[in-house]
Amino acid sequence: MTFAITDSIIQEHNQPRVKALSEDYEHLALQLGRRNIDAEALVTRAMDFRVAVPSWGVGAGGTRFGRFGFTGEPRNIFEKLEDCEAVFRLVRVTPGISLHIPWDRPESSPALRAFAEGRGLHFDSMNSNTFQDQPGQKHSYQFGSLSHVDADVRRQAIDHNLECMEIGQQLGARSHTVWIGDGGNFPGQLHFRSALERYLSSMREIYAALPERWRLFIEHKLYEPAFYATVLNDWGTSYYCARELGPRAWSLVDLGHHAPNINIELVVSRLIQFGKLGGFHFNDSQYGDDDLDAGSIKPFQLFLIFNELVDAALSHVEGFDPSFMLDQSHNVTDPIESLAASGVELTRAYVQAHLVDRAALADCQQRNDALLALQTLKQAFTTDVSPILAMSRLRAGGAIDPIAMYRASGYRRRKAAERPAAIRLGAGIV
Ligand SMILES: [Mn+2]
Repeated sequence: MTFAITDSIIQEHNQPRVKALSEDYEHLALQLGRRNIDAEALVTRAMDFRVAVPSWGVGAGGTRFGRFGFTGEPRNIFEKLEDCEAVFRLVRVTPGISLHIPWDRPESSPALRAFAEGRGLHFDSMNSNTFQDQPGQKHSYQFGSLSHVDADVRRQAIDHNLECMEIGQQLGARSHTVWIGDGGNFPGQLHFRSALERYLSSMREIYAALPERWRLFIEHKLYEPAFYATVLNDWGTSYYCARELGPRAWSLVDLGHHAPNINIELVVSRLIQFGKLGGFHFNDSQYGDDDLDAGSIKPFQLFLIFNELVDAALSHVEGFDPSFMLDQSHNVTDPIESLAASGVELTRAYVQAHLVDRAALADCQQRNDALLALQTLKQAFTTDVSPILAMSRLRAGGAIDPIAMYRASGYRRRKAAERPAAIRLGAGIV
């Protein structure tokens, strides 16, 4: 029997903290009451929030320069799911797992599905990988995959995506996410229009094989590994492709995949308006695709993104049902702590976005009162909703203070004993 963070360990942690939390919560509820906001309704919202964690996120991340492993690191997909379960038990908003093929290809899909479901977890989105070469692979992706000039390479990349969806069906997943590293490093290397045409033609085959009720997510990225031009470079190209493919193809926004000064909340709003916002890969960045923890660098931007999402949900935009996932690279922290903290930060932005006085904001916009419009948003953003988040975790069976609870449990120390070190190589960023 392996060590797990059980309900009784969590209750033991929560018990001495309940009184102070109740006092803080009641005080906040009183303050919000004066603004005609029902704190209880926000606790319910927080309890209903969901964000999937990536199977690769619980291992040590990496950069182009290397990868630092840690003791107690999961050595296979089952141990990764154990760690995902720990994150879920702490914060209770992360039951979904996004699985990467081939990094986490299961030997037996039914066995893996049973293992996950026995821990209250389920599989969310599948992720293909045609940006690396795997041992024994016939054709190389050095010069592209779905958009490669050679039809045999495209065939191999398409078949890989079809295999991902087949595995996903056995696991009970409901969507497939495609990110390609295709692009060029030199002017003249790519014929831009032909490369995009070849990509679309490959994607049409993948779309045609999409299982019933599944959604296909298209992830764009400005640069890297191609440093001159990528085939799926921005949200406009992603939107065009999603529209060309059909109603079950959607654009996916990874917060790290834009130019530094891009207004991402505006991108989000455009995709909502055009009916193609499929989902998110949440992370944060200072320079480029840094894959830092969500909300760690630009929490106001995260809030403004959720402001657009909540506005769309509250105004019942047709077909609006975005899927949320974390996509981070943990290089200097324990991934369980980073994922738990990120789950909390996303829930925070989601709850704060519900504090926006939308009637007052609309009135400011109508009267061109720019200053008061910003203050209306800032009033929501500067409200500390931590007691609401902690109360929602407590009621859902999670930890009042997830990081303190996790550290006190000695989880990683126990795992270090259970999981003798294995040599692992390779980075883990998409
Ligand atoms: Mn991503």
